Amino acid sequence: MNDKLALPVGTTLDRFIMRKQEAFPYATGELSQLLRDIALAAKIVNREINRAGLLDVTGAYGQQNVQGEDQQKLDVIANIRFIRALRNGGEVCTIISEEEDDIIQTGNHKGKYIVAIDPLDGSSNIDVNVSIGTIFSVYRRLSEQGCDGTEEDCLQKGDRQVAAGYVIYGSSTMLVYTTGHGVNGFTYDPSLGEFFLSHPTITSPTTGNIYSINEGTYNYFPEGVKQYVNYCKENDYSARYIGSLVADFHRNLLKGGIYMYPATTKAPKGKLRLMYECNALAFIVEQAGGKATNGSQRIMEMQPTELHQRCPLFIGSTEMVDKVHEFLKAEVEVG
Ligand code: P6P
Repeated sequence: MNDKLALPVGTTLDRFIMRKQEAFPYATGELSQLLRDIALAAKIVNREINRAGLLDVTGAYGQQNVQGEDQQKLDVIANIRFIRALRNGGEVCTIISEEEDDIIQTGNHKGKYIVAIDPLDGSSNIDVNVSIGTIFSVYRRLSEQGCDGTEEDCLQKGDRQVAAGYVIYGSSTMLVYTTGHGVNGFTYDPSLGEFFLSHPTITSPTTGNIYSINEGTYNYFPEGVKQYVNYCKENDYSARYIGSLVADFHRNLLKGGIYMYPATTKAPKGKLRLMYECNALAFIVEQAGGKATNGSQRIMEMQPTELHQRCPLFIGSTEMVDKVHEFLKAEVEVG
């Protein structure tokens, strides 16, 4: 028979996870199950995003989160969906969420893992149909099993992540994750309800000509950042800023580029959150050959002190991050 009549559908996320687990004889399957739980929630959130305009779930929820940001209805829905999936999956004892002031205890006292999550990043873009995303980090608990997780369990450096990933709800929905052995991307086929391996072993170009930063706040940038932005313009780089971190990060990861959200006089610690935005993307970009710093230190070396702490972020192609550091360093030396 002509084998083109029945082309293989490809490798599902489930099969990929199982194959990767088999490569680790001591793996007991909990992390695999956790990743499946995240994928399930992503499928549900994807469905609700795609129907948002029809379900009257666009727009503001009418409350603010701990960040003082107006929660969108889909922020709240996504938060519920991911927390419920992780609670019901049983592998996670404690969750940090952008949408929750305090840590969330799932009641899974035997759960070995902690998850830090931004359930729906960029949600101000929902109503105008711009890509948005979910960002997550996974840590192994430090405390003994058998009780709730502790704040110490939650405030671990990014270097201690056992997995990290993001979902981008865009022209297609993708799940991209790493467990420390490379980065792989899966594209969702809603007709089958499955994620299929579409971007195996993602490696990011060592350089690029795309820079992503909100130049509307140029006047508030540190001098070194201003100098670097001017350098980009002088070298005919392309400015690409969607206002949705996951979308800007994903494009730069695949094509090469740098995303910057510096500390400014208006936002002295930057805007993005260390625990459930910066650490996860830093793990991914480093696994793909890129870099992520706060302007002076590797993101994943930063010792967290607060659940929702913010930090400046310079992330993307290695040579571009190194270049902006040259300008930042010159600023410090000039003083
Ligand atoms: P600004 C969305 O609120 C977000 O956290 C990121 O997704 C995005 O890159 C950034 O903030 C946009 O912030 O200040 O440029 O509007």
